Amino acid sequence: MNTYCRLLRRSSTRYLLHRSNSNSQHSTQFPGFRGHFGTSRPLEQLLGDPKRTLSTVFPPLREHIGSGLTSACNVAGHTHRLPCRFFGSAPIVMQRNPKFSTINADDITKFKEILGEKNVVQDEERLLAANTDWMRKYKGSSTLVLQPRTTEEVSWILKYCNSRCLAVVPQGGNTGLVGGSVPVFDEVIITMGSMKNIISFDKVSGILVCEAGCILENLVSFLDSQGFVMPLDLGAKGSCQIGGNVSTNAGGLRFLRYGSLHGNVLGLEAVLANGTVLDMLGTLRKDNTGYDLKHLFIGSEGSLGIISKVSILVPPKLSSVNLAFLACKDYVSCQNLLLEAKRKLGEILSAFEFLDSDSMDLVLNHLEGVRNPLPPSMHNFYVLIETTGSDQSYDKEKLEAFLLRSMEGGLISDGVLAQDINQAFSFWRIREGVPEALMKAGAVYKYDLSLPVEKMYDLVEAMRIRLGPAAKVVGYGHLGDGNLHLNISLPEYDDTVLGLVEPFVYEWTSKYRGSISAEHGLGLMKANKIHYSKSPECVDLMVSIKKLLDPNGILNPYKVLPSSLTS
Ligand code: FAD
Ligand code: 2HG
Ligand code: ZN
Repeated sequence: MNTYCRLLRRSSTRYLLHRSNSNSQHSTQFPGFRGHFGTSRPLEQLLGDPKRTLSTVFPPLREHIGSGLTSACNVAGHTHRLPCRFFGSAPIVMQRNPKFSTINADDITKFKEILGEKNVVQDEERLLAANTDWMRKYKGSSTLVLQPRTTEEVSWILKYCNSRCLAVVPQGGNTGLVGGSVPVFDEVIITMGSMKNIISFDKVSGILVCEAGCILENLVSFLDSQGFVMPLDLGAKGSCQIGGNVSTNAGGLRFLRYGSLHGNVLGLEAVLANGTVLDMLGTLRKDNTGYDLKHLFIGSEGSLGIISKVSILVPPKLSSVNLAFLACKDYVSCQNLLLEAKRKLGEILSAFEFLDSDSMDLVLNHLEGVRNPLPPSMHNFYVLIETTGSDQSYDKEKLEAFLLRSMEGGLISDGVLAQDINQAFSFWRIREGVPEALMKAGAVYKYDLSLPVEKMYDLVEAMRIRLGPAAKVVGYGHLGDGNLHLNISLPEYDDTVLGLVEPFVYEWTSKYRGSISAEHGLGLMKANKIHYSKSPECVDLMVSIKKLLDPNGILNPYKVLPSSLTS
């Protein structure tokens, strides 16, 4: 049977992917988006549009703070209420490191004197928010939040805390997913949100210099007005800060195109535990004078210093963005589609994301106003392919030709191209909404893994068999980067299930030389799991670096590295 594919222009506002059988006049039609079409707008407006991640994608933190999961932990005679399911195969009760001092009235007086009364926060509501993470899974018991406004204030705070052996947690937008951004015990929280100035932007070189507390979405809007984009984009951009992004070496949806922050961040200013300010705020593309120290701070999750300023290379905003929402019958087709997309779309490919049908179900069941743009027949996988280029007709033609060939070859079973910014937003909403839908569904165990692409989904299937109907196991993520988000959703946390998940998931990942932390970091959740992805020699060197830069261990204790090696 001679089946061919073509794009059929149905109206001035929409294209349909259309498969016809040349032997007959009948055709199998692949319907387009059936929802409401707003006024057709050029798709190029998509790029950098703040609507793409509105607060609907990432609701205000306050909504998420409720009664955190807590277990009692006795610390120096005091009972601290602690989250009990932060890591491991069973709840582990942490011990507060007794070498750390506790805050006293003199400290408060001193902080108020230097920072001003309103930057020394002790009110309960704000403390609760700063003590609780986005997932409501980790909850500290800090009694103090400090809000520095300048690098000098950060330096002063750290110098003082170091001299008093007061432990601290640097906090950005508090959107981290591994329990790194909130205290474990009573660590002082240093929030960076008041340091939100854009310092300079050089249009010719495309270099933005700003303070660490700038919210990612604000930088996106600023750059948009200048005709540029941020080289990173993530679902949490309405709240996360560039300092937090750099500290976690965040990946996100544009990684495939623009690569890691290790490549895009040109310079940093960071403050060490003893208050020393390291000026590494270069704006040079090339600089090989000695060791490139900034890389130590990129991805070190606040354990080596506080990032106070960032200089970042930003690409120009290109005029043509296209987005396709596609269905694939199986994972092998997704893989082959990726391979073909890299070959055929080449330089214009800017995102390749996937979600399985269970992820789609969660989104449809838990997020208001979200609809599957494809007809409700059962598709096992969904893929979003975005292209970004400078020639709308050429890029679109290229993408359409690629999609037609892929349909003809059976790699795609259905699909639709966004015709305007609203449609593009609604497609992205599905993919970006998965973490939020999981939150709404109940308890969730999250694993963020790098694996060889051909092995990636085997783990999801192995986990389903292992857990049976006790849990919903979903797989989604950045297929183009070999990054799987394996999430296990349950009505409530269950230690028996957790015992089946861990250490299995880490051992499986390690067996394939994968990474147990592709993009979210180790935080508290995986500090003791680092050996699954790093050799003992590498871990030892990391411990030595930590001890060199932070001899008292005041910066984000209990996180990133095993406490047994650092305290
Ligand atoms: P926080 O959560 O406040 O902190 C994260 C870590 O960095 C902590 O260890 C903290 O101590 C440290 N830190 C924060 N600021 C500083 C600073 N100035 N100096 C030193 N240390 C600091 N992550 C991805 O990589 N890719 C994604 O696609 C992605 N999508 C997400 C979607 C949703 C809905 C959510 C909730 C999270 C997502 N994340 C993603 C995780 C998270 O948003 C990122 O890790 C983000 O970079 C954290 O930034 P933040 O400002 O919120 O940092
Ligand atoms: C994403 O890609 C984020 O959506 C979050 O990295 C992943 O919640 C997760 O597991
Ligand atoms: Zn991700």
